[in-house]
Amino acid sequence: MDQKMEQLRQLAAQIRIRTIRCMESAGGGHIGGAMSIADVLAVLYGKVMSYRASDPMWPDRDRLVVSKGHSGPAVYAALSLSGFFSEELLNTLNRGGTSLPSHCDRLKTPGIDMTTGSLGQGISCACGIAKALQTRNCASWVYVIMGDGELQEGQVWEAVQFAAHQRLDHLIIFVDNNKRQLDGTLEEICNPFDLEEKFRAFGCSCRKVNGYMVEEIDQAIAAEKEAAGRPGVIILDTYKGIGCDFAEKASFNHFMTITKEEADAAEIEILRRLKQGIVAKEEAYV
Ligand SMILES: Cc1ncc(C[n+]2csc(CCOP(=O)(O)OP(=O)(O)O)c2C)c(N)n1
Repeated sequence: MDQKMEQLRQLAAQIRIRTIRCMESAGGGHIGGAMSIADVLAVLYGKVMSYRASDPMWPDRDRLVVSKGHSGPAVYAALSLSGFFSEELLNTLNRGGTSLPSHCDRLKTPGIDMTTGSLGQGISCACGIAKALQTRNCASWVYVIMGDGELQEGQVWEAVQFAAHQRLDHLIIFVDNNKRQLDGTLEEICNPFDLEEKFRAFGCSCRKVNGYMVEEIDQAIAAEKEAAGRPGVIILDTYKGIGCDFAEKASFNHFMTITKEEADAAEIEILRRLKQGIVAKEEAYV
């Protein structure tokens, strides 16, 4: 593996550790869906996105809309590791007066481009941003991270159709296909069927990658950037809680309370796997 990819794997591990610590300080959090986006966040903040941490509103920056806004702590971990604010601030998660609410808020947190939390809405906002940038001939890219359960919101498909019709080819949509939503598996609750075919039918370019392999994510982004005239979609094949031992083992890991002992053990296990060159535990829920 080349040096840059090794750096990204280390960054992903640090994002996981800081996310768990941040949630530990708040007593708990939406850990399952935060773990499954750690690797894509590492690729975006560690290599792909243009931004200035000292000038978060820099007009020519790339934008990231984390439409599954309950994963805010993972984004805050990535932002702190990228220089937007200090690691100490993470310990204020969801406290009164904090600039780090549990869900993303663009008016509170430096580096957050869109307020999210009501599932389904972030993609519409991202399309609006992409359309505005396209109109201004701005070369910035807009990235969106969505949950697979979130795709059950009808508004998502209205936005995707709009994006394809408007030829928003500086828009890349990631779907965290971790197979679970709040209260069960997607297959039991509302089968999404073939996501790749579905996005292609809506006029997008689409591919699926192993969602915790940084090199695969990086290559997929580069390939989707070539899809002229169409939005790009990358389905991240993941599972909920991936990379965090105690969350992987839990039958319900959408929101969990987190003790210091659990966080300590999780950190040791993340670093052990990093040394071994693995992220996921084979026997974990898939
Ligand atoms: C419109 C709306 N309905 C319900 C919720 C409550 N809610 C928060 S997270 C979640 C599950 C989302 O599942 P998914 O998109 O797959 O996210 P992940 O499993 O990756 O956390 C639900 C139903 C919400 N935030 N917004």
